[in-house]
Amino acid sequence: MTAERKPSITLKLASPRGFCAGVDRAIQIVELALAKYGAPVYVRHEIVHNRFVVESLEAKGAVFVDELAEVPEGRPVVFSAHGVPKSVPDEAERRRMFYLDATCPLVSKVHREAERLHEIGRRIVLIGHAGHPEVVGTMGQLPEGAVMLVERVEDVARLDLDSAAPLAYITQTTLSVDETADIVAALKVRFPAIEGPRKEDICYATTNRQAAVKSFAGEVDAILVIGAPNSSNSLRLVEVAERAGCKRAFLVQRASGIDWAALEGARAVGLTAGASAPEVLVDEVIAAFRDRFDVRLEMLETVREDIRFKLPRALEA
Ligand code: 0CG
Ligand code: SF4
Repeated sequence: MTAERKPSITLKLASPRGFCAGVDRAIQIVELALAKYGAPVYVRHEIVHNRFVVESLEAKGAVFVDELAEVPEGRPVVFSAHGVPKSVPDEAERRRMFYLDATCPLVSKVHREAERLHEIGRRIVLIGHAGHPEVVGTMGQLPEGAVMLVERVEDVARLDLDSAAPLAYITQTTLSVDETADIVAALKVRFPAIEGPRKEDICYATTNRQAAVKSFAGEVDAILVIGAPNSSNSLRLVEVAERAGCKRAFLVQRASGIDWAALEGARAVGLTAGASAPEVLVDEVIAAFRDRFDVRLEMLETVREDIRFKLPRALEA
């Protein structure tokens, strides 16, 4: 008896992909807090935007809540990697709660910049997506009305501001690099004196993952991005793939979410993962391909990352 030959396929695996230093640190903070203070440890909002990560921490004794009011007296609470408005630590202090802040240091850097710009009298334009927790957190560093949100190029013309107003811009850390460059250019045309960072505040991990996808977008028939539907940086990877000419770019949460019919006829598929997607899910997706295809795996490394962030002092060894 001869086994039926599987069709062959090339999987191009992006590198870097998956966990960034901010996600790694945030997950470690929850794990170390569980080890040090015992279960339950409360976490305000998904620590990072990934169900698989959240469920693994729940299994170890973490309890995820939307608001501090849900945290019982005497239990530690962790703030998610996306950052929180100032009102959150303020409330925690008022209630004398013990909290650990897992806000990514690169998000905190934008918070501090927003405060500095406000202190020197600038109105602030934040480029970002309405309702995303990072945007809520960044806007919440300053009094209401101090920060105006711009989501797309068309919003720039609608800003109710004098072209001579003392202005500065800051950005969400997980935006599309190219789209943000277009928005910044539009801001500079309308407000020539606008102050800002050298380019934007998009983090190294977002930038590198987008560059890696772009490097193979023209050579593959389809691209799969492993990530959650509420993960901004993962969604941007799908858009970057599409913008780079890949007509079949899909976000998948894990192997069971792959639409195999949509990959029909593909001979080469690019694979990457958002900054909050664990590598076990990449392995799971590769295994699902191996079940159906004779897989040739190619790694495409565009840059090597070696960034690590320090833990909060309370958890240092
Ligand atoms: O990409 P966003 O900001 O939605 O967050 P996610 O948790 O997916 O990843 C990095 C962080 C924080
Ligand atoms: Fe920090 Fe960037 Fe990771 Fe967000 S995606 S946690 S800003 S390193």
